[in-house]
Amino acid sequence: MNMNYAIIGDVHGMLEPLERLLTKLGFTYQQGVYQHNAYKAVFLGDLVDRGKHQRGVLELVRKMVDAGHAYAVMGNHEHNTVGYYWRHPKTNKYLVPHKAFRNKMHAAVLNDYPEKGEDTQEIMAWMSRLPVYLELDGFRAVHACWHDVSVDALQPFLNEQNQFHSEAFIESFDCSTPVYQPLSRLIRGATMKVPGIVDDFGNVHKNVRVQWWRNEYQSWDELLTRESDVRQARGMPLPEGYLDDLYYAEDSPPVFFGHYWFNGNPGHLTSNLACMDYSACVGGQLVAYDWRVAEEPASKGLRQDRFVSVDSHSFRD
Ligand SMILES: [Mn+2]
Repeated sequence: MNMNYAIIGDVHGMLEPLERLLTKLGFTYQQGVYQHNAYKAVFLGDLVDRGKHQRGVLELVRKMVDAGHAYAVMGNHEHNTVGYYWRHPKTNKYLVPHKAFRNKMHAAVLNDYPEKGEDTQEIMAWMSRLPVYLELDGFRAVHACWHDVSVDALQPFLNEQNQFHSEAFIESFDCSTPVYQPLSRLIRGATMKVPGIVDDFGNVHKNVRVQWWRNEYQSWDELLTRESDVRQARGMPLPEGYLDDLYYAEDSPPVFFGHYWFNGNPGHLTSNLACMDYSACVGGQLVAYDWRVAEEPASKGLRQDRFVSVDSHSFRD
């Protein structure tokens, strides 16, 4: 039998919706691992932060991956979390400085994995080895953005499973290295200079997230990804160009990504692009795409009826 794939968006510590989604997809819990005889799960990164069940989610997913029932790619939250815990081997400074907003961001993980906890280093090492992207049976999986130029630029720093060589992982936190930019493009997404946008923490953003899956835009709503960014940008002249470089060709394999806090009815963006993040950790939905290998000739494009979702609004513990 062909192996099929259940491609799942940002979980962010939401254990109960994750178990409900896996059950809805036909996975069963046997010998301590969720499994399915015809499917593997593909997690699109951002397993951690925000939700209350960091350990529960990480253990569930890690067991699936280690037993061959799932793949998982690295999200910006996994990258930041490991960097928050780990120090540079030469300078002994934390790879991600412990600023107030970082302390807040990683509080849930810190609660489940104290810095000196007995299995903390092990789970951080596991997260540091997550592949940066995957190319599986006819589709691609990446946390935020597929960009061929960046994928190529990362090759010297990755092994054949697209995992970082350990020195390159350390370098990936340093913006002066050649690892930083291409990694950021893939796991943090495409950004553009739009002056004067302020985030929820009061930081002025030099670069704001853009909708890389478009090749043209007529309004700020079609260019920026966050409502608060759009609100602040209205009235400013629209910038020109830039997205051309990002355009994802229609004849390339479908790309599944997360990262972007979508709302509303889950569905694909184009015939070969789908964001699977529907804001599960703030009362949205946890969403999967049911990819059936035997039935997916690339020419037919993604299908609305293959999106499977569970609500997470009723779950607030
Ligand atoms: Mn996320």
